This record gives sequence, structure tokens and C-alpha cells, in this order.
Amino acid sequence: MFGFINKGLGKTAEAIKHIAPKKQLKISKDALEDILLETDVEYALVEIILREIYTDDVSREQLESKLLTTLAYSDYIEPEGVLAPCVDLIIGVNGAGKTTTIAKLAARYKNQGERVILGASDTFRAAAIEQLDQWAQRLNVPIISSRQGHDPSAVAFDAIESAKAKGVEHVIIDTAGRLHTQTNLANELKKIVRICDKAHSGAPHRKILVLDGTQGSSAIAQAKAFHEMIDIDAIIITKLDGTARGGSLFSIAYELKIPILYIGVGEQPEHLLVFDKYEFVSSLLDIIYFDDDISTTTSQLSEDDAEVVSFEEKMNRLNKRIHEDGFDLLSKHFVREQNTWNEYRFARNETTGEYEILEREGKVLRSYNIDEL
Ligand SMILES: Nc1nc2c(ncn2[C@@H]2O[C@H](COP(=O)(O)OP(=O)(O)OP(=O)(O)O)[C@@H](O)[C@H]2O)c(=O)[nH]1
Ligand SMILES: [Mg+2]
Repeated sequence: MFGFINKGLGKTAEAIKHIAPKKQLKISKDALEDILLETDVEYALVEIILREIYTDDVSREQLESKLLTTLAYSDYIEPEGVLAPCVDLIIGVNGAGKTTTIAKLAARYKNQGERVILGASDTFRAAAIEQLDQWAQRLNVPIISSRQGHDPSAVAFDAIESAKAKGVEHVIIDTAGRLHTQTNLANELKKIVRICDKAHSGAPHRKILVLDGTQGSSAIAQAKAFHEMIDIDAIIITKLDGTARGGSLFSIAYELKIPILYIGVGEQPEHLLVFDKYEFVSSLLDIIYFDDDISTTTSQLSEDDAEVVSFEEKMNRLNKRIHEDGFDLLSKHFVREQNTWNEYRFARNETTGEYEILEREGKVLRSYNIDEL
């Protein structure tokens, strides 16, 4: 799996190696800034990432904790208690990769032994219907479609009705990325959402925005526009294999605060990977740094020699421990629990010297003794 994600990050890796050709134990803050900007992390976020690093050289653990922090909202949690069929509504601008991604999702469901029906609700262009039809034939999955210009929400309705009648587990609905005006598009998408709910209460269960990874951080404004039209539940970032702008994923996650569900790393049905932030960050860090074990051992050795472990290093160790315990970051963390975001705060208890993760009401959930780290 790691090999696969690395393949998807090939061009981003080349860009990083251009700045830092050899793996290192620590990297200078300047080089790190260049790497982040070169891979299209937005400048404002680069500043945020670097501002609390007080050393000239940055260790793997330091950067790991910062990068994971920016991905605090990226975890996707499946909706619970969905009565089949589960309806995915796929939206995004023209050429973002919607239709290809639908094929990838359909292939994934099929491989899990689940049935799927496609709804060709991009009735704006005849070619869009044909393209989805070709995928349906290739993957041998049923498709509901009508002619160009027909009401897209009627197609969605029929696809859901058909799935209900046949007891099919999944419906995936394609949509147009562009209409004559933005208002037309917004109205059409809202109508599709309304009609889906009419066909099957609660549908669409997942409104998924497909973003073209080659556009990097410039896709953020576009995503915000869609999010305003209909609340997006999750994002799929496509074409990561075709771009050196892999770092934009951090900006996208940080700015939008919408979970990232999958990443697309090629044109074939199998080129869709579940987005795992730990795996993603780890793969990027592997390009810059020696692997985990070497750097920890070496830094521990030098710290033992120095006797006094710096505050920063303690914080890093603490952060690492928190990760191991399933938490994400140092100061603030939002966890999605049963469809609501709960804020967890993390603080130092001045009297005991212990670090505590506080609930919003101030109730201590867990504490760490920094001297034992
Ligand atoms: N390399 C690469 N190419 C991709 C990926 N996803 C999609 N593509 C390609 O991007 C192009 C556009 O993809 P489509 O799926 O047609 O995009 P769309 O959003 O449906 O486009 P419209 O229907 O025109 O709005 C196609 O040539 C796809 O093969 C990916 O993850 N990697
Ligand atoms: Mg399409």
C-alpha cells in the first residue's frame, strides 16, 4: 500500500528531491519552507506550520506533528444507520475526474461483493452520458440514464427507485460540473438533493466533491463555492499521480475542514486509495527523512548525552505519545462523534506539570506526565 501511495506521489517526490536530494535526520527550516511552497502548500499555512518550530533544524517528529495537525479535520467517518441503498452524489467542475472516480467507486463496491447502480445525471452533455455508459459496460454494472437535456433529478430519482426495488446496496450519481450560469448549477444541485431525499429519506447520504489535484491549492475557492451550494460531506482528490502539487492536500484539508475520503492516483478503476493521513504524511516524510527508527534512536542518543532534554523535544515526544494513543495534536483537536464535532483542549497543569486533554467542559480525559516521557 505504501508503495502504491508513493507511486501516486512520484512527481511531488521529484519536486522535494530537487530541494533536498538526500535523506536527512534534520532539515533546515529554510529548505523546509522551500519544499512546502514548491509542493503547493499555501503560504499562510506554511507560516503556521513553521511558526512554532523554534529550532533552526527540523526533525521528522517535529514536522510530522505539524503536518498531522493541519489534517485534524480530514478523517472521514461513515454515516451510521443508513438504510440501503446508500446514495453517493458526485459533484465537481468539468474535467475534475468525476466520471472516472464513479467508475473507481463502483469497482470498489463490486470488489466488496456489493451491488451498485449508476445514475447518469450529467444530462448537460451527451458525451457525459456516453462516457458513464462505457464505464458501466466495462465494469458490468447497471446504469440509469436518459437523453441529453432531460431533468437530471428525474434520473437520480429513477436510479434510487430501481436500487430500492432490486435491493441494491449502492447508488452513485454523476452530475454536470458546469451549466450556463452558476445559479443554474446551484439550483440544479439543490433540486437533485431534494429529489434524492424524496426517493429515499436521508439520501444523498454522501455528497462528495471531486477536486482535481493538479489544480493544487487553487481548487479551494471552487470547493468553497460548491460547499455553499450544498453542504459537502467529503472530498476526493484526483490525479495526485500527475502533479508535483501534492502538498496542496494540506491546504485543502486545513482550509475547508471537510474530510478527505479517497485520493485518485491513476486512470484505472483500482487507482483509488482510501485517504489515511498517517500513511500520507509518513510517505512524504520518507522522501525527506531517514525512517522513524533511525531518527528516534539517534536523537535519543544525542539527548542522553546532553542530559537535559529540551522543552521542544519533550513536546515532540508528548505529541508522538498522544498520536499513539489515538489523538492528533497538541493544543486543540476536533473529534467527530456521532455527527457532531467536539472540541478537545490540551493543556499543561501548572501544579503537577502534567499535560492533560480536557473536554470542552473542562473535564480531564487523560493526562500525561512529561517527566516519564
Ligand atoms: N492521471 C490521472 N488521471 C485521472 C485521474 N482521475 C481522472 N483522470 C483523468 O482526467 C480526465 C477527466 O476525467 P473525467 O472523469 O472525465 O472528469 P469529469 O469530472 O467527469 O469531467 P466532465 O464530465 O467533463 O465534467 C480523464 O482523462 C481521466 O482519465 C487520476 O486519478 N489520475
Ligand atoms: Mg464526467
